[in-house]
Amino acid sequence: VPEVVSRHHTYAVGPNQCCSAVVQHIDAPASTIWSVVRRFDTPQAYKHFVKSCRVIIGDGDVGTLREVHVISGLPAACSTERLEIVDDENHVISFSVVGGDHRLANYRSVTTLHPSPTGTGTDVVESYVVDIPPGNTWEETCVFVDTIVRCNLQSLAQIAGNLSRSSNNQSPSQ
Ligand code: A8S
Repeated sequence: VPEVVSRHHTYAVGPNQCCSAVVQHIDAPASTIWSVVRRFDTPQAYKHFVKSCRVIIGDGDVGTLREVHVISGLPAACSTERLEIVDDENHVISFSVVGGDHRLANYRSVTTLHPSPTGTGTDVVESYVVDIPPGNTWEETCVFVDTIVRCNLQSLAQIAGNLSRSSNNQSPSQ
């Protein structure tokens, strides 16, 4: 893992915060996965908890703000999120939660793509840091957020895998 990338997964974690990471192997080239994750305006393309999203300000560069509404049944309604890093060359994207109606104060995540050491596909690493909500433990917070992130990455794996297989099928055969 290049230093420029691993550095993004290193956090200064405060005493009342927790930090974790989820890794997902995806059977698709990084470029295909990147085409899905870099679309800050349409997180619902792979995040199933997102009901709708609208961009408040910006056009996809750092500083773009989006307002995400989530499906019912979660201890949350909406979240305002700021694009912090979008690095097309190194496949790094990061956003922070700057407002909304939910319990994940000061959430920040970083997602990076790496060619898999196995030789095929891509490993996606998504790490985050977040405040531990009042009344919750470190472990409860990690379990809750890890579950959401894992769901998102599994869905990303499915969508990017399908995209990659369908484009392979359209290539002229030899
Ligand atoms: C993401 C990651 C997370 C999103 C969380 C953790 C969230 O959208 C949901 C439930 C909440 O309680 C908080 O990459 C919040 O989106 C699904 C509304 C922020």
